[in-house]
Amino acid sequence: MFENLLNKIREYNTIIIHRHSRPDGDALGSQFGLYCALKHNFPEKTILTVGDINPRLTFIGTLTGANDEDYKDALAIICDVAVSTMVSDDRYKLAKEVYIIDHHTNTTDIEGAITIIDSSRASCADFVAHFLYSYKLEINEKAATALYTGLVTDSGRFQYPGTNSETLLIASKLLGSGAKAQSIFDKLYVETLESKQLKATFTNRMQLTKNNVAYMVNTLDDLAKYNISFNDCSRGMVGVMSGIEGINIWANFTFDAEKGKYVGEFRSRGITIVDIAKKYGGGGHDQACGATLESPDLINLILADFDKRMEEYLNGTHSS
Ligand SMILES: [Mn+2]
Repeated sequence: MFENLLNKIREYNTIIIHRHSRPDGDALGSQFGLYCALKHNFPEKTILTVGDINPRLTFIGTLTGANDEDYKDALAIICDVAVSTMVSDDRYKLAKEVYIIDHHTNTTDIEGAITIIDSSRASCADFVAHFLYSYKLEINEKAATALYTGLVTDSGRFQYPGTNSETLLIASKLLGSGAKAQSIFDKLYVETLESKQLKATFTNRMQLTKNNVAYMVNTLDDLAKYNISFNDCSRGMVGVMSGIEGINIWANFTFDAEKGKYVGEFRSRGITIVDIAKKYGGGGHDQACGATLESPDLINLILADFDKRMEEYLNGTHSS
């Protein structure tokens, strides 16, 4: 499925790599991994990276940026996202051709884009690495480290259900290519005392529905009160509700001042919930997904749907 992409990479002199906005380790890992590898294998080409920044993950790499002019006769490759509204920097529309490499279950709404999607992949980064290894493109240490970061973060350190033998096979190859695993773990998982204590505070804010769906609703006032950014609260705090016996679905609703809307981050253990995220205009993975809510009233409707799903799970009438 990648052969055509390789031909396009060979054909174009300028390649601009995009990924989703508010990037996580996999968005940045796949973007920078592909960037470093293409630069290494095709030194004569202009390879560029664009998008917004995640201040916590700057160690993965520095964006080159791109001018509008660069898009003329360029190939745009979008990593880790297929939905137009979630792509960071919409100038991919100026590119001559657009390829999408993704591992989410969403189909694309980007007209004319060629999609290479495999939702069985634990990360977009391992999909990119698979592509590079399949065509014997060399993965240097920088590329390997960026890609490995994507694998580690999207698989939850190789523990989420999407982790499979292929994930570990690619991880093994990346270590062989020089990925600096220990330094990645130190950068990702050593935190300040303040951050640890804030997580404890948020753990205590958690509420439960009748059938033990855990949730938090974080208003703008809450963000100010705890002096926490939207991103650190939305993505950063959903995890405090994970790994708790009897709680198989958890949801974090945080007000996003930029959008003027609540964003829900949804997670589960052993239960598919992405259909509920999609019902409310969102998407993602079976057991890790999210949605931007058109109205705050939807919070209760979503919680009711999750609660019903939890009830079915407890009754044994839901199987996944
Ligand atoms: Mn991903």
